[in-house]
Amino acid sequence: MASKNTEHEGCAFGIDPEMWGERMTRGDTSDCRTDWFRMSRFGMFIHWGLYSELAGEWNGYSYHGIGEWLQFRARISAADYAKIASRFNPREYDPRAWVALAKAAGMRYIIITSKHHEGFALYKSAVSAFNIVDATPYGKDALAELAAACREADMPLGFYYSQTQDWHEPDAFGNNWEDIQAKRNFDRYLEQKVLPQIRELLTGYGKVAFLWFDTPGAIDAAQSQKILQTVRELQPDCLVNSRIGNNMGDYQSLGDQEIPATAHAGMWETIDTHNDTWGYVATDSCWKGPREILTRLLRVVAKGGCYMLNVGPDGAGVIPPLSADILREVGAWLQQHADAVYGAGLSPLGDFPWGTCTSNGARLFLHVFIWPPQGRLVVPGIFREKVNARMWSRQGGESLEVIPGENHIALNLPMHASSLLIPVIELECQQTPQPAPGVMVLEGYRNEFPASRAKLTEVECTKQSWMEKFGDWKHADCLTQWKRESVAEWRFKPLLSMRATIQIEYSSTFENGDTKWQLWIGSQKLEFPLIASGEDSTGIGGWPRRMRFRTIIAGTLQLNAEEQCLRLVPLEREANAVNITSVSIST
Ligand code: FHN
Repeated sequence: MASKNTEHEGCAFGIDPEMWGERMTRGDTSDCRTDWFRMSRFGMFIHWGLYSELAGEWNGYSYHGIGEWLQFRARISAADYAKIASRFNPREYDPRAWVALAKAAGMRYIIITSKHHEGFALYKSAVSAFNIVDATPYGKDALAELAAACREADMPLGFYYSQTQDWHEPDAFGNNWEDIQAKRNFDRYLEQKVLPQIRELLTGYGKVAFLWFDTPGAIDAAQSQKILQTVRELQPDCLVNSRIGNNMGDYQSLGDQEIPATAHAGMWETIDTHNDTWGYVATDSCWKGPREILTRLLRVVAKGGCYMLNVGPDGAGVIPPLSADILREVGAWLQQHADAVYGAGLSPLGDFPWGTCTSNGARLFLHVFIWPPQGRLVVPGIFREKVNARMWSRQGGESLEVIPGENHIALNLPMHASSLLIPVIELECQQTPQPAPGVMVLEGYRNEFPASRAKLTEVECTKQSWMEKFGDWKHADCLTQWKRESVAEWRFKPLLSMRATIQIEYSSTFENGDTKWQLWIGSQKLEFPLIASGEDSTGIGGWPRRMRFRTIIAGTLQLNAEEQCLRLVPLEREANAVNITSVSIST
């Protein structure tokens, strides 16, 4: 089938200034209302609505990107879109099976779209007939059925609610392809649809664990406050995410699919897609496998966050079987390593070139994503007391020899990689270890010096976000705004003397040739060009551009096992067209 991208699609996301409520600067760190959430760490997000019936196709065209935005992308009028309801008859919807899958995947809460931007309610609403009971042949309240299944299984349930965008309603935002919202009165929409529907959700479905708002856009502080007050009055324990807007809410939802590079303060979550869409798209098979999901989950927990992974059931109500199989594999791993995730938190040592670390009380869990050369795992950090180490396998825990060293310990693992999805080593420490100064460079890996850890002079570290497909977000911390006087520096120490390859990951929009750069380590110098990386200058969705990162080899150097500094400097003014995400040293 032919695929289609639409020109107008951008300003769509142009519901700025608050796309994600990212102005929120804090989440409550310790509050008995949020403790269970922090302990849970892993939840299921469900996007389900009329868009699931369309599966990413309209009028013979296939739209690649997030499926729940199909109405917007194909410019389907609200009147035509409403007719899809007469086809929506999810006969195979089995909410018990969904809850059982969430349990099997090790997920500890569920949040489902009660009303997405399309405006259609998945439950019986007295204030809008555009709902599953009144407008579809299915005729039953899908949320009531899910709430009952969750209650039976003791699974906390929350509702996603799109409070600003509603493409069906004349008084809301987001429908910019018709003139139905030209005379919008948003306060009227708030009073006549949003607040009554939120009341319905909070009074008709038992205990609601979350109300999850989205794309606050132009909503003002008084309007966000009114919504929050309604939630607080009806269910004071219900948690609200930051996308309610205007720096409100109990915890922060980061940008879509965003995993921060470093630990993040307060209560927060990463929300992620299983493939490249939230709502079901028949042609999207870009699934993340079990290993990738666990890696992302562990990286989030290691930085103190919760991870909510989405599933997109189809129009019949079926979660794609491949997605379900992958989730079950994730769950099998989690069952074996529950303490490393549930109730676990921050790595005191940051990430390592071979993996990451989570902590639970006096125990540290090392998650080995890359098996070490010759089975010798070096853990950088200052360990002042004796440490006991065990490696977990299907047969149970096996003690490992711990060899103390300067600013590190070393563990002798078997020579060959474990067959476990992600091998875990448990360290029992009497005292929490401290991070080693600077970056310890280990042999046999790519040792990354990220932008966010550089010491900067006349250069900035900024987060860049862009879409690869429509609605499929990527994020990177980058060194930007380079000038002739700029310097970025990283301190590091190779564990052993080594011949090392130095790589630069960057993107550049400078089309008229290249920019020249120098990299210094002590008195050794490398000079190299950075050419245009082929960024797409138009981007998708009206966003300034789509970044394209490339990794080049700047050169090789002999490094001694001593503390030293890597300095990166541009030689030309045009360097301001360059974004650098990291420098890395590999052996
Ligand atoms: O526009 C929505 C999108 O469809 C999806 O629901 C995501 C999930 O976080 N939120 C918005 C974009 O950030």
